[in-house]
Amino acid sequence: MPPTHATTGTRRRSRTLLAVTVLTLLVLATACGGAAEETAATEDASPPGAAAVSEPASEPAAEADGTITGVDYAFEVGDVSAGDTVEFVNGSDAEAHEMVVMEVTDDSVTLQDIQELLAEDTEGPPPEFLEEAGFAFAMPGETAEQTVTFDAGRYLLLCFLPQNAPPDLVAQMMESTSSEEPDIPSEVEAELGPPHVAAGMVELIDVE
Ligand SMILES: [Cu+2]
Repeated sequence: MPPTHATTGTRRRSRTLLAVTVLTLLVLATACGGAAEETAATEDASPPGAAAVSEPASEPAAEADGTITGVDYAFEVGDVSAGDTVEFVNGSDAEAHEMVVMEVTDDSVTLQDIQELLAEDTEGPPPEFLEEAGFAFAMPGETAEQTVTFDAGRYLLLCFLPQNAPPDLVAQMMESTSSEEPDIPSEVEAELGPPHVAAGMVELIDVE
């Protein structure tokens, strides 16, 4: 296959945005529910004595086995092995970042396939070979409250947040329930750029 996806992506940017927005809302709707459960589970799992002594409440991910860092605009992935609990750190000083984790259940699917898919005009649910596997969100310079535990497999990391989105607004969107349409002021909406995924925040990792 010729490596033409980058050119295609640029030419079709405006239409791509629409498709990605639809996918974003779908993913966010499911991911937010999962994130809430995950946070609750993490809190329940913490031994009350051990956590209280040396770890401030603001650093819940101190027990993580690995780190994935979101920067403008890429994921920097450290060593991640099967069974690891991974923290998500936002290394940007300006943009909020999310890490949507989806397991790629079809071994023949490549990162280029995914990028081409993201550039298509299709609407609807994510393809069957993607399974929701985790979610984390962090404000600029912060570590996400959520952690993601990886089993062996191939995982897609994605950030669908729009460029230039005020972090406070993004945080509000994250907190709103999935049935609510986020209310974005028109002057803010006019400034929004392409989603981070279109700028490079898409990564396929192999966890063994
Ligand atoms: Cu991002």
